[in-house]
Amino acid sequence: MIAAEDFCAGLTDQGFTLATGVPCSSFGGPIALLGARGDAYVPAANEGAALAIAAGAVLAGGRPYVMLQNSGLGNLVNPLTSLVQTYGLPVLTFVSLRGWPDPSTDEPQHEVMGPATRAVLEALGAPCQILRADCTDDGFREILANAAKELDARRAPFVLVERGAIGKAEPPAAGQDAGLSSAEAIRIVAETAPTAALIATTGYTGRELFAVADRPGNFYMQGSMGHASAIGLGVALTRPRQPVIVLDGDGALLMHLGTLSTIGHEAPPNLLHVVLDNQVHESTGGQCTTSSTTSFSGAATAAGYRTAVDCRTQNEVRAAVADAIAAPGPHFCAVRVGRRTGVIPPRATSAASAMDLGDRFATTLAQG
Ligand SMILES: Cc1ncc(C[n+]2csc(CCOP(=O)(O)OP(=O)(O)O)c2C)c(N)n1
Repeated sequence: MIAAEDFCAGLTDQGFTLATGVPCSSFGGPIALLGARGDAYVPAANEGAALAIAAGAVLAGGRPYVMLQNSGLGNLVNPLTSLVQTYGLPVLTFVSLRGWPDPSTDEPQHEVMGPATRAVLEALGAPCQILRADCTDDGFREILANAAKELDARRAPFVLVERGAIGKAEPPAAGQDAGLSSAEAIRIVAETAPTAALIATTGYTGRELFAVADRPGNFYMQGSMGHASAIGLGVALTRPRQPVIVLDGDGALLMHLGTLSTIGHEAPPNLLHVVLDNQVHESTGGQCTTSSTTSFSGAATAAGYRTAVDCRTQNEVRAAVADAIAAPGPHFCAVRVGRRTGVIPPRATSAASAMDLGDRFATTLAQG
């Protein structure tokens, strides 16, 4: 393992200036250190945008690098093949290897991508090296030297990072407590809308929903980050008499913010979209999102949702959900929540397989 400080120092020594990406816990150490330095790390909305930010920096004479989880590799393939490779833009990318080498030791959503990551990149002609968990400082510097040769030849090299290869660092200190806990907000939503189909975004939200209000009409996402509202839209359009509530995260909503416009355009009356905004990617270690400078309710209104409200208290959440259920939507509700404390409950897939949970949800919708 190399220390997070040595990872960052190695890149600085090679002349890298700008870092960007979407967090994976594997990069929690470097992102925390870069964040502490101020503007050296740009939190991108999704992995494709991260690569495009890096491409722009290269065009402007910079030397950037990108960090992402392999679950987000698909988001990056388009700008890799049709921007970075087409224009010969030298960008260095680090990709964590969830689900590798043994997918059975990781969560089910990494089972396909873990073994496929290297093959996908090689099929696209991208040079790949592996940063192993037992790597030394010298080994890392050799990897960087090899990458530098690829960059000089105007190629975009990838370093695939085995779990445990990079050390951790102190995560950013939690800001002022926003008051309402996400588990409490989730419990109130489920209680106020007992017959709604609930779709929970990937990460801790699904785990909390499973703990506080498991029911057959819940769909727990694991992976496919950013697509909760699109799933909710598909359900709402297909089952127009079924109330549908999406429980989103701020990082996830930002990842595919364009779906707000699709929902506003399609205007399903039976959809309520709730974002639990803690201003961080908490499930990957608390790295900041950009939501502190974005009004989600303003964006939803602009996108054509019928109503959009901001909530901070239990009563405000209860009233917002009750109002949304009583009147045609689509509705939007942004709930400012604090960062989680204490033990995070287990995933739904600790109790049943992802396929069984999905089938249970589909059967419940069919019976409704
Ligand atoms: C496409 C993709 N990129 C990155 C990840 C890694 N990841 C899992 S959960 C998560 C953070 C989600 O943040 P947010 O939606 O704000 O919810 P929170 O964790 O704060 O509850 C990230 C980055 C992923 N699963 N998929």
